[in-house]
Amino acid sequence: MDRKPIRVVVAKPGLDGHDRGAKVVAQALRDAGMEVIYTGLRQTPEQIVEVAVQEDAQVVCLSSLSGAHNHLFPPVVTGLNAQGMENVLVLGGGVIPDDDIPFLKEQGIVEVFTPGTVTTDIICFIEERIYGPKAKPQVLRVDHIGVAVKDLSAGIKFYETVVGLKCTSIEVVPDQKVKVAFLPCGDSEIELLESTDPEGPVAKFIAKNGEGMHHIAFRVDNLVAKLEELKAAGVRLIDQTPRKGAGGADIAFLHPKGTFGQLVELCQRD
Ligand code: CMX
Repeated sequence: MDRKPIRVVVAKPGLDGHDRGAKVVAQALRDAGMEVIYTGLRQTPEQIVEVAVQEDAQVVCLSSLSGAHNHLFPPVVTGLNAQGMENVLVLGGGVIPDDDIPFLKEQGIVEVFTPGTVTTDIICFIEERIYGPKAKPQVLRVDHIGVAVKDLSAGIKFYETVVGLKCTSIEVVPDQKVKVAFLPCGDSEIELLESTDPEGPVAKFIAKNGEGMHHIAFRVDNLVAKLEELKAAGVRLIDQTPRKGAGGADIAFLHPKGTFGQLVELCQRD
């Protein structure tokens, strides 16, 4: 699609001297095709407004780790408004307690991204606000990789002690006759699957193929729309409509006959 790059100013107001997070975000936005100016450390709100005006910014991302966000972020919004730049999307990030977020939003900070946010979520948020809702549903990333095991405890032990991951949740999905364990790994997770029934699909999979990789799950932003798109493209689906998966996610499987033999899951999480 022929769209102009989004112009972004990433800024560090105040006295804190840590800008690793701001630089990571700036690079991720650049990699996503945006034009990004980074102000450098220790800027005043006035200086940030000046850069935003000079660069004709559409987005200003403010980062603060010092705890002074309630004092430093609102004057940037006020300053932009005074320059007739009310339409600039001002975002906040850094170490910001949940309790402060409603205040910042009242002051015109459109969204606040706290530690642990994945950069794709920031990119999607900005693109949706600037370009409007996507015409096409997006695949955001690999959500998880499902691995079928006979014994969940043995599987968890291997991934914890040998690989170094940590199991964060165990859950039974009665509908699919499986007990699952999730072990986060970066932006994604390993999902171990143990059958709760000798006749269940995972037990059958193991009987036929042995233990091992069972499915790959892609996170999508709109599962219903993605399924409609795939149906229209003639892709063979196992699930025509979403069903409930582990962790309350809406999921749907594609038929392995149309995916080079790999069971593919699509998954949407709130
Ligand atoms: N890899 C490759 N092929 C697979 C497969 C796998 N993991 N699982 C099933 N298939 C194949 C089957 O062999 C079958 O092929 P044929 O048509 O050639 O016989 C085809 O896919 C359809 O499988 P099925 O079992 O006959 O179809 P169902 O509609 O009854 O069930 C499925 C399909 C994928 C839902 C089920 O097999 C399954 O795996 N269920 C468990 C799903 C799961 O992992 N749930 C965990 C929670 C989900 C989550 O949140 O991640």
